[in-house]
Amino acid sequence: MPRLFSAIEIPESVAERLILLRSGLSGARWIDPDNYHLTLRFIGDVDGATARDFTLALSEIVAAPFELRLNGLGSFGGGKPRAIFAGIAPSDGLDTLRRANERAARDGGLPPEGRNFKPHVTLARLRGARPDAVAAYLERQGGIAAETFTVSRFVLYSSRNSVGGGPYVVEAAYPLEN
Ligand code: 3AM
Repeated sequence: MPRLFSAIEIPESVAERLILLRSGLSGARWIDPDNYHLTLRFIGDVDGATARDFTLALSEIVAAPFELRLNGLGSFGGGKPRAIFAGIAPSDGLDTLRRANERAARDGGLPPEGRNFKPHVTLARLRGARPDAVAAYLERQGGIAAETFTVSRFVLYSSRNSVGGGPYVVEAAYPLEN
């Protein structure tokens, strides 16, 4: 069964900025820049019929291109930090696209996403990183000098069956048009 999620790709110019952040934290497994992405909707391991219905619903999404900007660094997991991410500045275009992806998932027969949507680009997964070391890393790196980028398509990615993680493969791409 394919393990699927929909996402926005990160342009190379932005990835080049993020690459500079890949050091100085013990316990971090830095994500390969080729695998940077912004997840819109995690689907997981589904059967072929569900995958087909979701894909069809994605292809019917009509949305305009929009701008995005990275906005600071953070960590998930609180006292047991499990990931470092670059945040994304609030964006109406992103909200619209995320809602459309949620509807597509429902059309594919999937249960509603229970988690709050926190748009981000994961930079590292952490194992055994100390919370104070994570705080010091975030403080040291400060903000990200990143330019705005235009989102003109989103994609359906697959990852290794059941296991997840990269490398991710673009299974389909969906253009955004005015
Ligand atoms: O966008 P990132 O890389 O932070 O953590 C997984 C990854 O997020 C997330 O989906 C993305 C692509 O694998 N993910 C994994 N399991 C999940 C789940 N059960 C999940 N998201 C929501 N629910």
